[in-house]
Amino acid sequence: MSTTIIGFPRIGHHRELKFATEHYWKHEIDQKALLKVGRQLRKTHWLAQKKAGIDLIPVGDFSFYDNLLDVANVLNIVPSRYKQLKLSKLDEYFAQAQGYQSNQGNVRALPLKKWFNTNYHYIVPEFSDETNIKLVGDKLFNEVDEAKALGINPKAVIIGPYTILKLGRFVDGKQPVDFVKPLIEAYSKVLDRLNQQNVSWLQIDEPALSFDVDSEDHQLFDKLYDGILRRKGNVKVVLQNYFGDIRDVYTDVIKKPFDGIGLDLVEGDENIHLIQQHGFPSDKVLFAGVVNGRNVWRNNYDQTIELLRSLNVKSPVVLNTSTSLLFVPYTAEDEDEVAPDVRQHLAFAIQKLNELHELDHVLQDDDEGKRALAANEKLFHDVKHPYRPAVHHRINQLQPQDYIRKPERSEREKIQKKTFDLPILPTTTIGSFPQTKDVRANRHKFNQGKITKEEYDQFNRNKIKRIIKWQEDVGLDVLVHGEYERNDMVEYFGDNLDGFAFTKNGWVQSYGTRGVKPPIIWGDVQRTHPITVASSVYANSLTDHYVKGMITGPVTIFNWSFSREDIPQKEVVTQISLALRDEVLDLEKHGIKIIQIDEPALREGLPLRKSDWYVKYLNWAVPAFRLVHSGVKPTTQIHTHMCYSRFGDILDAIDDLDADVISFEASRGDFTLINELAENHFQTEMGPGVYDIHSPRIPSEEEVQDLITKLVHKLPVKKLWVNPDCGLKTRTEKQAFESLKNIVEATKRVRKELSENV
Ligand code: THG
Ligand code: ZN
Repeated sequence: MSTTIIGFPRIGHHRELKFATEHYWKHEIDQKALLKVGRQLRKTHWLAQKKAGIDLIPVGDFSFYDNLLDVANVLNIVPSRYKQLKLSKLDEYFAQAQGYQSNQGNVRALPLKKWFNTNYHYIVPEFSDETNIKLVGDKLFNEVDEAKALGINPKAVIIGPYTILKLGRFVDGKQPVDFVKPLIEAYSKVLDRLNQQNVSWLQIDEPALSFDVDSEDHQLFDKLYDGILRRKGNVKVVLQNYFGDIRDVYTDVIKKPFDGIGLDLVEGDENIHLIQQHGFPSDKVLFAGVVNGRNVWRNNYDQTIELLRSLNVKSPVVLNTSTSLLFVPYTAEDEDEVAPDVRQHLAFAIQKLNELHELDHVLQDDDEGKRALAANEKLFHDVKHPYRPAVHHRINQLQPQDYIRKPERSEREKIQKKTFDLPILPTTTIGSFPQTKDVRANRHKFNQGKITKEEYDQFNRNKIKRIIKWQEDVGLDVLVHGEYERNDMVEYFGDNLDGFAFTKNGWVQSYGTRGVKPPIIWGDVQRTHPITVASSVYANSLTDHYVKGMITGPVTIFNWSFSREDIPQKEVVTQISLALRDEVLDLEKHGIKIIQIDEPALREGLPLRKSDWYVKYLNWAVPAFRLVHSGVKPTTQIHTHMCYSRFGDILDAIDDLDADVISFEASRGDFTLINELAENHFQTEMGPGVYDIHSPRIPSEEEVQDLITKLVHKLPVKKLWVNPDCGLKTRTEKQAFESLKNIVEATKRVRKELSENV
């Protein structure tokens, strides 16, 4: 038997790629220096895999920003507005990811969206009349040469054409079928090149097969692969799926001339049934995804062996991860501050490599395997999660009415319009203001024990005072305290609740150079002290404006943590909801009239198949949110926020959260969401973002005015709010301040126009 992985995290053990790339963007290092860091990281990561005994090592999974953007660039799917900037290839690539603004030109970034049901984001390729697909890039081939020079046995990796088409955005009336021919040609050329390089395996990633595949999609898939596989030559091709199962195409796929099929046997339990029911062809290799690429827990070897036996497959098997390891941190070895009983259960990327190697030996039943199995059995025999009886008692007492806020929203809307008396198109922000160097330095000093808690808090209070004043001066209507005390919106709550463990260096890439350090849920979750009350109350005391209280919602805290797997998801989330409910009621008790409960991750947790949406997810996710806020008075206004997802298909569920106001992304893409909101008669008051905060670009007053005017024409003005599309944490103050000024001024102009027209 042999071993492989689907992909490896590329940010580096100490986030070297992030720092180098950001230095490059600030012109502190040149292109050569950045490319060198990339080369060194690839080498380190390949050699780590080789050292762990991985047989087939993925090459091509490295990226300076995003893999899908890489493929789009290699295939010339680059809109001409970026080419016209006449930049170097690398800068043209970053311009698509980030937008570009200089006297050479001014172009928005391509949209950023959630990658399937993960917290990773990809750049959306754009297909239009001008798209001329052909193989123009050498990235993959250069990396193959690089790996071979280091004595690595490369498995070339590329995202497949079906997934590219399913995730792309089509304009000018174009459709996926219009691009089948050139895609076949381009992928065939890729195979030609890999043949010349004597590469043994090509892994083509098709995670989009985990979505529902209808008959039109199925035809698209057939056409693409019937074409591509004709030219595979001596290169063996493995069709690699993950994030679910391939139930809609399985019986077809096993008949096509793929040499291997890679299946996720963790998230895709249906794959197990498919293999048992239809068999697995003896002339193909099964790449069995048994080591979970999305959790941080040790693999249970007994269960894995049992699973593999139950497949009853006669063909060769390669032990694989269930997904790329992009979704887990680099190594658990650093985490010496995690309690030993939790720590011994952790497996990050490096440890998962070793698990594959050990499993291989366990299956061979050799001495090394026997030792590994015995140690693994002992580990799982002793597992104990902290149990808090009070938490379970409270959950058992919950009644249906605990999930219902009274009176109904339309009544509350009237009451709140009267009590708040805000202008039309009220302006606000999502919550965080830029985390400038001094804010981070202050936190760092506190964490290192160099300043007292009081000094730390006083610094943040000064920051709050300054930002409240700034917001008043610029003329925003509903203010925020700026969230200076928070490192990350999830990690911060994890730190303050019982039941969570957190890591020192457990970074996972979220988008581009940005990463998160997801907390780990290990025990029952419980709130022991107010978390956000002091900073919200302080901010509120400084101004006559309304200041929003800010908390992260239960579904997001759950989705952006690594959760225990011994109890159902629904139970973990209910525990979080109850903790947050206490926080919300505390904020209300202390005079906070508007409370925002962010749920940016609500959509991302949605199962990929429609039939699972309600039964497996929304039926507990929506009540979890309602449980947090159902206890507040009618005069307390509940806001929520969501970003970077397609919402059109779950607008009913979003309305059903029963919030009073929602803000979300809308500024990068087209007007699809706005049209969907209008057509669905969306009930919640809404603030579609008018400023794309994930780009350094500053929108002009005219541009924002134009956008607001369009919104006013499409949506009921009484329900509209004006805000950026996300928190401002990642921007510089200059960018955030100038943009917000433009937003406020643009809103004033639109208000004036509206008042003149009545
Ligand atoms: N928190 C978490 N997940 C998220 C977001 C978040 N996912 C989606 C959305 N927001 C966009 N993602 C990010 C992720 C990271 C950052 C900003 C937006 C960020 N990270 C800092 C970095 O990489 O430099 C590190 C954090 C810090 O040191 O403050 O800014 O908000 N969980
Ligand atoms: Zn957001």
